[in-house]
Amino acid sequence: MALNRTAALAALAAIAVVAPLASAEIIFDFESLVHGEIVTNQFAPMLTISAINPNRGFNIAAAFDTSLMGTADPDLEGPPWAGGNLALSPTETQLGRALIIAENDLDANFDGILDDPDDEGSRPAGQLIFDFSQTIDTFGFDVIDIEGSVQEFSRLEFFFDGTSVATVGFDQFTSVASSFFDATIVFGNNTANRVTPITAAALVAAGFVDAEGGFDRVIIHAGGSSAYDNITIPAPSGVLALAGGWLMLTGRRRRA
Ligand SMILES: [Ca+2]
Ligand SMILES: [Ca+2]
Ligand SMILES: [Ca+2]
Ligand SMILES: [Ca+2]
Repeated sequence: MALNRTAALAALAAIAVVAPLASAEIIFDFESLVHGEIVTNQFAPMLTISAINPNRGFNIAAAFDTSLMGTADPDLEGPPWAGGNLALSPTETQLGRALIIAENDLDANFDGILDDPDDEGSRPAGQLIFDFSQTIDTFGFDVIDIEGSVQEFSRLEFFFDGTSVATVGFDQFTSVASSFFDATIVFGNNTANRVTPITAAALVAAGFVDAEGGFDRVIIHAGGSSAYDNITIPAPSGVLALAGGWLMLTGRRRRA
């Protein structure tokens, strides 16, 4: 009996510790990548990244170091940024490496590092595809250099098990009529904005009832030249599963 009580208390303690972790976020800031690095499975299995570029004969997602000067696209260079809700943040304005849909595939030495990375400037630019190993219910991100979301028709598309369950246009972030309106977001050339994580519940509230169970793929349909950073999702349930294992172990002991 004493052993059982100890085990049960340990399990409760584990839950108490785990609870705040379970609601924590994981942020993919891409700082482990170098300028021009082709991005595929560096963050697998949790996150796999790919791209579709309808304008080229290749589909490459790549890292772009926004902190550099003299790159192929000055619009992606900052800080300073020309505007947006990250422009004045003392702590968040430095974005470093971000993701682009590559406009060229120049890699003369075949090292998987694009020699002069540039983001696709055609409209639309293409898709950045984020596949998650677990179903998630929250997705946040930073966006650089989307100029005039209305013209560029950028949008987020959420999928569950291969089926599209919701779409949110970037124009909704700057439309007071939208439930996704954020007064701090200002789009424009060389801007940097953080989009507050979008929840499955918010998608359902906006009429996308099929998003109720969450999503396991998010596609950013990039209307034009742009870069993306700080992909933010809920912390995986692995730690919670460990606590569950504790409880199961306790249960077995109790029955034994
Ligand atoms: Ca970054
Ligand atoms: Ca190279
Ligand atoms: Ca460009
Ligand atoms: Ca631009």
